[in-house]
Amino acid sequence: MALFVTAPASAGTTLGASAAEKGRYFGTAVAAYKLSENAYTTILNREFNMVTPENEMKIDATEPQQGRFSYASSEQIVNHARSRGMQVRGHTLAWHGQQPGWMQSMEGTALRTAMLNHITQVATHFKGQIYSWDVVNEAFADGNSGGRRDSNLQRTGNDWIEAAFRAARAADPGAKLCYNDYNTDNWTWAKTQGVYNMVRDFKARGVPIDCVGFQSHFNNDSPYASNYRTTLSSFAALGVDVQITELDIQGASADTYRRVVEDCLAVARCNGITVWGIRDSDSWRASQTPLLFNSNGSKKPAYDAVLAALNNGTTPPTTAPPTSVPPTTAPPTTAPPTTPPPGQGGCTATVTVNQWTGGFVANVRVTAGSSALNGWTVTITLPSGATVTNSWSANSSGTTGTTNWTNVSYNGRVGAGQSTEFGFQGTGTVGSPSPTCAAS
Ligand code: 9MR
Repeated sequence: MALFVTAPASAGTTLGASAAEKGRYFGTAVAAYKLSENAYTTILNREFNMVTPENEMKIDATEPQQGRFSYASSEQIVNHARSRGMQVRGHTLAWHGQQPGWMQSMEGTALRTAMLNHITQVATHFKGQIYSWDVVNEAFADGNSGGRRDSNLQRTGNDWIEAAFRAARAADPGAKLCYNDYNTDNWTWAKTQGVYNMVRDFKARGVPIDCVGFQSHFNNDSPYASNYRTTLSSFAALGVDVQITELDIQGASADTYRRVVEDCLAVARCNGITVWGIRDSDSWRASQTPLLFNSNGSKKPAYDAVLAALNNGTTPPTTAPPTSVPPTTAPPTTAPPTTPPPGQGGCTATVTVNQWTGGFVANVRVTAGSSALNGWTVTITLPSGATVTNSWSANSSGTTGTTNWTNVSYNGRVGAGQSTEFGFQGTGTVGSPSPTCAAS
C-alpha cells in the first residue's frame, strides 16, 4: 500500500479559503477595466474573498461634477465581487487626493458641506454592501510632526475627520468605519503615534470609528519593521479592529510577506489582509515587482510563503489532520463493491462559531462513529438573516435556511472515531446552530 501524506483538511489551497479558516479575509485591489480580462479574473475569482476598488470609489470617480453621482465602474466591481461571495472594502469617502476639480477649488463651509454630502450620498448608495469603509484617507503628515497634513479639508477645521465618521455612520450603520493611512506601520514613527493618539481620543469621546487601515506599502524608504506586530496590537488594544489594506513589498521578499501574515494572525482584531493588486503588472509600482503573482499570472515564492503562513498560523487546527488508517485485517478476497456502503456507525457534527457584528465564521467538525465513513452529509439550519458567502472543504446545497453540506473528494473517508473539518463564513447572525450528521 502506498504511504502518502495529504494536507490536513483544514489547510486551504487558496489565499481566501486559507485566510477564512483563520477567521480572516484575503483581498486585493481591483480595477474595473480589467474585469474583462480572463487571465485577471481567473486569479481574482480563485484566490480572493475581499475586493477594494483601486480608483473607482474615489471622489473624482463617484462625484465628477458636484451633485452628479456616477457609480457605473464602482458598481461593476461591487457586483462582480458580491455575486461570487467576495466582500468589498470601500475606498475612500474623504481624502485630499483624487478630488474632482470642483472640490479642489472649494474651501471653508461650502467644502465641509460638500464633503459631508458626498459621504452621505455614496455611503447611502452602497448601504449594506460594504464590509468596511475607508472613511478618511491619509490625513496625517509625513515626517516628525505627528500632526495633520495640510489640505483644503483640514483647513475646514480640525474636527473634519470626526464629522466625516459621524456622517458615514448615519448613512450605513452596518459598515465598519476605518481611518486609513500609509507610513503608520512602524510603531516608533511620529506619524504612527499621531494617528494612535487620534484614535484613542475618538474612542474616549465616542466618535464612531471601528477600524484602522494600515496601507503597508513597504519599500526601501519605508521598510517592514519587526515592531509592526506591536503597532497592530497597540491599535487593537484601543478597541478598534485593524486591517492591512494596501500591502505590497518592494522585491516581494517571501520572508517579509510571511512575517506580515504572521503578524496579522497573531493579533485577534486583525480582520484580514488586502494586497494592492494581483500581478506585478497590475501594481502602481510595477517596476518594484512587489506583488504575489508574476505578470504572466504565475505564483511567486511570496505567494507560497503567504499561503503556508495562513495554513500554519498561530491558531492551529483544533483537530488532528485526518489520517488514512491502514486496514488492520487482511483485505477481502472478493472484489469490493464499487459503491461503498454507508458507514454503519453513523456520525456526529459540532460547530464552533466566531461571530462579530454583521458576520461570522463557522467551523464544523465531523466525527465518525463506530465505523469508518465513506462520505457524510451535515445539515445545518441557519436563522433568518444569516447568509453563507464562502465555504471550504465541503459542498453546500444553499446559502440560507436549511443547508446541507457534503464531503468533497478528499475528506469523505473518515476512520472510525476520527474527525475532519469544514467551514463557512457569512453575513448576519448565525447563533448556535445544532448540526446533524448522516453517513452516506
Ligand atoms: O493604485 C492607485 C493608482 O492607480 C492611482 O493612480 C493613485 C492615484 O492617487 O492611487 C493609487 O492608490 C493609492 C490609494 O488610493 C491610497 N494609498 C496609496 C495608493 C498608491 O498610490
